[in-house]
Amino acid sequence: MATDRRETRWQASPHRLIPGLLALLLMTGTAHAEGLTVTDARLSLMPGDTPGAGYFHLHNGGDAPVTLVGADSDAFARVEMHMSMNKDGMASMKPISELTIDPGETLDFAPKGYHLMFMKRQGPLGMGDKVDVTLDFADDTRLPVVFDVVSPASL
Ligand SMILES: [Cu+2]
Repeated sequence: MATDRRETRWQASPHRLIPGLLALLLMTGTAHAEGLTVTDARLSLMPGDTPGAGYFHLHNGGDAPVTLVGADSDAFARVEMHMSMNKDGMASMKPISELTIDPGETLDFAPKGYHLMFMKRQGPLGMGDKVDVTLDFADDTRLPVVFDVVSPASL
């Protein structure tokens, strides 16, 4: 099955990489895989147990559309994709189940637009911390991304 083969190749590939290249790929806030590039990955966190908001840019440099279906992180109980809206002057947000990015396109997760909502942190987190997050795609691709914890005031 094509999907299985892809998954296997994914999990096997990091072990074949030379350490220097691996370090480059794991550079904070940046991830590359299968033509996918994530940059500027930030997790905006306020004190207390309020949900955090995740922002990044996801570029599809491949030659086929890709569909983002969600994300997860061991550092939080649950991660959802949301879209912020402004209806009759009231700010609100709604869950999004999937977002498709065409070849050559960049999807922006940014304040007042799409964001990841990180619910219930599983331990203390502070500004400057790194959080491992996995972006999940419809074809079972799983893209690891390291998010920088930042203050909402920095956005
Ligand atoms: Cu939200």
